[in-house]
Amino acid sequence: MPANLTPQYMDAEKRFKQASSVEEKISALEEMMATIPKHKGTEKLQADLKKKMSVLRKESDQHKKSGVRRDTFVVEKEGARQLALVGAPNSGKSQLVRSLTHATPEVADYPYTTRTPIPGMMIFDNVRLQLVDLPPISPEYTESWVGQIIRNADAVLWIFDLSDDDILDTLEETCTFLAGAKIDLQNMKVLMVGNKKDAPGAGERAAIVREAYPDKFPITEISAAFSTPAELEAFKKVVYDFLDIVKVYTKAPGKKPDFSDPYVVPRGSTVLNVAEKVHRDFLQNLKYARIWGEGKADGIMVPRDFVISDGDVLELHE
Ligand SMILES: Nc1nc2c(ncn2[C@@H]2O[C@H](COP(=O)(O)OP(=O)(O)OP(=O)(O)O)[C@@H](O)[C@H]2O)c(=O)[nH]1
Ligand SMILES: [Mg+2]
Repeated sequence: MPANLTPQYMDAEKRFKQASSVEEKISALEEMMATIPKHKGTEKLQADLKKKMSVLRKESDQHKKSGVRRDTFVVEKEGARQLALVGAPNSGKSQLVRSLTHATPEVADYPYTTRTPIPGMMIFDNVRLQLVDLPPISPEYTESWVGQIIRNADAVLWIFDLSDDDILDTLEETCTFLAGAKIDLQNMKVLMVGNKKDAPGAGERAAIVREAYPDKFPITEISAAFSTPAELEAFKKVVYDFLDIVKVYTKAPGKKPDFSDPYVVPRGSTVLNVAEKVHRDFLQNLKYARIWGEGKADGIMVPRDFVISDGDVLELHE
């Protein structure tokens, strides 16, 4: 089959051949990977490009390690929880962040589109959850600083691609990288998210993953690109419930609560746990609280060790 290479590709190839630095070579090669027509006739060439990229990235990493330049990123936590988006190239991490937040990371049908962490705030029921879009995890190349960001996050959304025929191998590759980076998923809060639910054969692939990863982590599915607003809202609820958190509003006597700014605590927390977040002095001074919420008489008095429910309103008394 003829390869039908485009003029854009040929230009990039010329730049690649003329490039003098590793960074220039990588940049030209990225463009070649982006513009190469994707069909059977170019499969071998695509594989060659990937191999070249892998070698170059290693070389570039060596340079960075030897002190030439080393990028590191830290994403300051904001909102109630920080969730790192982990997954293989092209799985749709950036699309998901675009669909769920106001952030606008670039989305494209070639790997390594995302090169830096990109935070976006997802809001569900007044609770702010920070999603962090990350570059991909892949045996080809993974940014060295990605592991640190994952380790530091409160939870992981592990995105996988339901249009990927090698779905189990790809998941395994991600596991291998994480293990190598000393990230023990068993000790983290992880939600596995099968993306591209709209793709042909997605249902069967989802079933395969559920069988291969039984009970390890909760698994959910979504179409990041083609969901309706109601479907995206339902997905946000799945994420919220997975985090095992509850929100509670506080109010001063005689005043209305501020519903825009809840306190967020682990499920099972008590009145006192919330009070100490409001002010440390409450640890000593809190006598009781009045509470409003589902299944409770309005404003009923409760003791310090009363377990709060999602959406309760508390009035704290010293
Ligand atoms: N059919 C379908 N395609 C999707 C969906 N979500 C993302 N895509 C496509 O998948 C490709 C990759 O999406 P990205 O969001 O850039 O993927 P990524 O995981 O951020 O990729 P990297 O930044 O390389 O790690 C793009 O062509 C998207 O349009 C989806 O729900 N359904
Ligand atoms: Mg991306």
